[in-house]
Amino acid sequence: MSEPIILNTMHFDQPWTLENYLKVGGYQALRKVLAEKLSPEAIISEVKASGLRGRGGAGFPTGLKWSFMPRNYQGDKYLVCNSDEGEPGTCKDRDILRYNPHLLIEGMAIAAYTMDVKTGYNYVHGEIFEAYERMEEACEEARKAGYLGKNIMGFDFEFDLHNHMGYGAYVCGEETALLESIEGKKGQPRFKPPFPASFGLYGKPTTINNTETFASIPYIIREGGQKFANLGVPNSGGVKLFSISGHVNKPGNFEVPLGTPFKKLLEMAGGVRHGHKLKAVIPGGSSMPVLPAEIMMGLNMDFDSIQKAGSYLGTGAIIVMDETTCMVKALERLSYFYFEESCGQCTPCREGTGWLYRIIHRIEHGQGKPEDLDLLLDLCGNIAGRTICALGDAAAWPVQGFLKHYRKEFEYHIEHKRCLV
Ligand code: L3W
Ligand code: SF4
Repeated sequence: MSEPIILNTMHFDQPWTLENYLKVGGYQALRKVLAEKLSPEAIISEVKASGLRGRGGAGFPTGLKWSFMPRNYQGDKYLVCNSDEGEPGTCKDRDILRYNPHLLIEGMAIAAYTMDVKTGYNYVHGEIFEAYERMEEACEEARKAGYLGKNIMGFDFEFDLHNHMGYGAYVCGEETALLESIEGKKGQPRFKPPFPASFGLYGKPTTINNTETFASIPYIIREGGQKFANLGVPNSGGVKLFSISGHVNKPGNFEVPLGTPFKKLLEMAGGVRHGHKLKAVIPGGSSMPVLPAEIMMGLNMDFDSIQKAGSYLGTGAIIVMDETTCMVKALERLSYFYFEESCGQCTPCREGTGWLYRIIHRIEHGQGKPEDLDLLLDLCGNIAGRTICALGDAAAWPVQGFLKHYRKEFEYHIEHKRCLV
């Protein structure tokens, strides 16, 4: 396994300090950019060469996104980091914030230089207080040491970063809801287009990337985009943090090259608990369709492999379920989450998520009807792709995935009013 790139300070007692960050080459990439006066085009082409794709769920190419920011724009532009990690199973960004905050600051400063931005915001999920405080301390440390503020490292470059504590709503992880929330409004998604690159924070051009995406930038600039790309596989460049949770012996975050076999990651997480058999896996955060063990054990963890198998890599949150898992109960829990977190703005999501939850709840509680399964699929078809933001899809995909692979378990539940397992 290669040396860590994202969690590269973890061998220190206090991995989050500036002193320790400097020992692992911290702020060298920013110095290179400023000292060599790298052009925005050169940086963007390096990021494109790295194959870096957004780590927040959608996998959008980062270099391409950066190229959307208007040049020679007269007025403010903003940079925003989406640290509003709330997707069930996902717990990677908080470890970057807690343990390597300067890596994020450096990545954002390079992005700010590239897109000619002076002000950045880091929107931190409302339930991860320690991460917010660590970021605040790190920003203060960076300001004092001349890595944030005016004349950064003595060069003619200015950038400051403000941490913004969210209030714990899942939907504020959707980029436009997040912008509304920073603006002090109710966190509800906006209709897209326009995309944030043209109409973002306060209506100004804005680039939003996920925490891990920014955290990948210093390595790419220091070592070269191609070197990062070569760590992964075609179309999935670099390394990725995978959060492994559920029925494993050692749940946690694991940094590995994209394309690493799932089998290997399962081993790293200590294998399935109590020697049980693996039953199913959600490979990319709870929104993504579940895949049965037989499929997962032959899969590599990269964007294309997971998509070909019928799911998505998403945030890289791997939820492991062993043979004792009741799939009806598991889906009931997931559906409740999306029902609870819908912002209520569009009818298919507001009404549909409640409907999905209530039907699955009644199946789980022995009151299901044989026609319920087709009704669920019909509902999913009327939610996915018909809403303002992806939360509608996120509510429908798990239902479709569970019914595709485990329909028999649902039928058994309806007929016998109890679990098959
Ligand atoms: C300019 C265009 N910009 C796309 C930008 C867009 C956004 C990015 C991806 O994420 C996903 C969802 C789930 N001109 C553009 C453009 N962009 N076309 O590219 O956009 P998009 O629309 O593909 O996705 P999205 O709505 O930003 C939602 C996954 O995230 N998900 C994960 C949630 C994860 C958490 C967490 O805890 N980290 O909440 C949940 O649904 O796959 O596809 O920046 O502006 N023509
Ligand atoms: Fe709100 Fe759901 Fe519509 Fe998204 S899909 S805007 S969460 S109601």
